[in-house]
Amino acid sequence: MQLYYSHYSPFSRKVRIVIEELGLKDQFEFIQIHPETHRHLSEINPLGQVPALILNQKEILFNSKLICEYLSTLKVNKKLYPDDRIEYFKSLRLQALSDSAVRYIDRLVEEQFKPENMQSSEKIQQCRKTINECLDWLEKHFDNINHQISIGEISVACFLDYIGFHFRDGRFEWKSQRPNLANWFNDFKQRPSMLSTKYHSI
Ligand SMILES: N[C@@H](CCC(=O)N[C@@H](CS)C(=O)NCC(=O)O)C(=O)O
Repeated sequence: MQLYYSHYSPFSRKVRIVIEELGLKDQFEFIQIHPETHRHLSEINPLGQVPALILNQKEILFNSKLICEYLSTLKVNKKLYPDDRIEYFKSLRLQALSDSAVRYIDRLVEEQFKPENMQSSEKIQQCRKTINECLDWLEKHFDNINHQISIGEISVACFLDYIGFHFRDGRFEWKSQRPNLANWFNDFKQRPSMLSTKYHSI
């Protein structure tokens, strides 16, 4: 199987962590690309996005949620999706929140990248507010985060680390007011699957 991914994509990272956690790494060829400039990506994924997974000559999967769930069917002795129906949806809820929160980080970065006179302070405030509200929700509902790893915890970690990737040197401080989340993340980010998939720009 071939995985098209990018080092700075949180959606790609989720898939790469799942592959490692499931012990499936040997079955993949990893193809690092820049989705914005890769000429043939749209032939693989009509949305022109990573991650995209080529299963064989014919079948292609795109969308990280779909890919992760597909990957979990390849390994029966390790579960990243809870069997219990309520726990299953709680885990997917963490994924839904985190996947959407990273979009607000992208929007914020995009806005702040503009020349100062073209930035919208309203948009910046709105993005910051939404990201902070997502963080508050996670702290408030910290009991949703389990010690046993699932797609929910993986997604949350990809979100939290994305803040650090884009806002270095504490330019988006979130930990001091959310001690449970911060402590959990400090441990989680030491997992080998997190260390070997660190975000970086190329
Ligand atoms: N919902 C998709 C989102 C994928 C996505 O937005 N990928 C970004 C990188 S983080 C991308 O490829 N962007 C390039 C583009 O949209 O042109 C998923 O979960 O896989």
